[in-house]
Amino acid sequence: MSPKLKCINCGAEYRDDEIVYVCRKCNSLLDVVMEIPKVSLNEFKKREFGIWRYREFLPIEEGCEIITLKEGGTPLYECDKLAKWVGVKKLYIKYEGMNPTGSFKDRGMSVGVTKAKSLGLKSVACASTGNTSASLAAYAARAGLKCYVILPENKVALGKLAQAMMHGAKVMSVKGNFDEALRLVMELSSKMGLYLLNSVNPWRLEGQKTLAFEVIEQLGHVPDIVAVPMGNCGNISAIWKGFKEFYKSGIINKLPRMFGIQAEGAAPVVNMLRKGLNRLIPVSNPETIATAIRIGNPVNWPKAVMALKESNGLFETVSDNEIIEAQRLIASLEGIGVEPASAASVAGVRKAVLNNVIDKENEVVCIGTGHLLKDPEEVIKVCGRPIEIPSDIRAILNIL
Ligand code: AN7
Repeated sequence: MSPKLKCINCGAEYRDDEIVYVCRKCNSLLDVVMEIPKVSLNEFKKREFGIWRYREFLPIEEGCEIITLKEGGTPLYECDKLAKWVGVKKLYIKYEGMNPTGSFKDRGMSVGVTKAKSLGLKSVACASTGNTSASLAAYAARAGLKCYVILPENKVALGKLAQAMMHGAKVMSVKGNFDEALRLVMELSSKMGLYLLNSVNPWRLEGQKTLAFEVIEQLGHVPDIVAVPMGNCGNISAIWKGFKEFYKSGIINKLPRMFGIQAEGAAPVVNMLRKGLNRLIPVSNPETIATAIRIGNPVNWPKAVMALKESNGLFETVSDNEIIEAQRLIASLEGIGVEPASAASVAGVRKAVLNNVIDKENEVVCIGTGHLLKDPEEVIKVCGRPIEIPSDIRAILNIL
């Protein structure tokens, strides 16, 4: 059976060679549906560590040219000192900063750009808070495709902008936030025939499922909780789908609880769940130091809410100060450099322990979604500048 797309609301189905992002009948999100393969972990272990190790779980037909920069296969670090600070028995960081362009987006883009190429498309596009554009630009370059990017003006971290530009994307910035950039790029894509690779594209999310597979392999068992920062909410949905597929295939026999964390100033999903609403009310002026997750109208909210409900999950918001404190401690206690959005996951777990929402006996995996170097300006802002010294050893000793 070839993989196909299925509407998560009305169940309408679409072939895998149709270019469709949301249901033509009811405008809801689509999901990739495929037969769950029966492969053992031992079989995977014989192959190179990276997303294509899980080939049978990725809905790409045999014979397609695979576009890869050797994404995935990132380290899972045990963090004992950080665990003490957070207040749980065991804490791990899955360090997605080690991907080719420094974020988890590379997992999705490898599959998404492979799909674009197999459909015979010549151009790809995205809106982005930064990492999506850095990643898409690199994979488009690798594949020989044209890449168009729309960014919110002055709100993209410098490292990410540098990447998108250097990898040769046509980079545009709009006076407005990510949500407006996404609306524009969706229209632009349909008018110009560009292949849209934001996380509304269900094929891209298939690549990000591999985060779950790798955690299972590296830990050797299922953790109690997996904490993920939520922006457009694609990643938490993809990771949950990954765990469910390993469960259905018999590789694991229980499931973790998903924990979604948003920044206080950009928390439409958490607000909705707290109020018990069944519909998202967008935040019109999202604001947070974690620019990666500065999103007020996340496209994938229905999938994220499903993941949280199905997994008996947890949700929390964190302030900018809590994010910065966590970022600093992840870096200084454990040597792991993450960007602010990533630190939100650790800050959220600590808050949940303090509020007695999470039991101290839990084993938690936090997804460290992006690299510290992505946002050097933020680091300088919160850490300050180096101490200025004269070129004189006695003067230096005096200062120290
Ligand atoms: C470091 O690049 O949305 O909830 O346009 O870069 O799947 O959106 C980035 C998102 C977390 C949130 N951490 O993931 C973009 C973009 C980092 C990120 C998220 C992002 P989603």
